[in-house]
Amino acid sequence: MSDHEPSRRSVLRASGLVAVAGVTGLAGCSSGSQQSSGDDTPTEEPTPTATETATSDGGSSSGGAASFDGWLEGVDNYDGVVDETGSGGVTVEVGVEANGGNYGFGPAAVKVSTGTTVTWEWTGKGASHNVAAEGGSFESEAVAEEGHTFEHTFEEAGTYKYACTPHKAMGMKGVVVVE
Ligand SMILES: [Cu+2]
Repeated sequence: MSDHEPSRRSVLRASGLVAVAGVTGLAGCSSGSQQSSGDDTPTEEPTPTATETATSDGGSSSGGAASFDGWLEGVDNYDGVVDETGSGGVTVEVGVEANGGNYGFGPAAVKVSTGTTVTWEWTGKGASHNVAAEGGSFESEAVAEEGHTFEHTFEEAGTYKYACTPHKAMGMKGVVVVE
């Protein structure tokens, strides 16, 4: 029994496998060049810029209605007064993403009817926040806990500016317009 035959067969078989591998390699190359991607990629992006025009009405001579005498200037999540007049209750989030972190009220400015209760609800983000009215007509404690709430019922018409005391300088400010 010669020992060489089996080894020669295995060599042949091995070279056959190499050949097969070479063919599939070529097939892989040609199929790879077909690249069916690139045609149907949906690159249409709708540009949502329609909301900006609603509030930026020049506001300089009209008593600073747009920025509330500068109170909301630089408050980067302020994009207009959200009209909630007629709503039974309004919720404003405390600690929405704004002003370089979670230092915003959402929405920053809201308009409500006289007698409306506004509920501030803490998101739990951005550390400890409070809700403190300019002039002191309402003020919450400073808390960080998600789900914490603070309420104030606005019985008199007017413009109520408020801020988060620790983050006021960063732009964590808001307004409630009561009419
Ligand atoms: Cu804060």
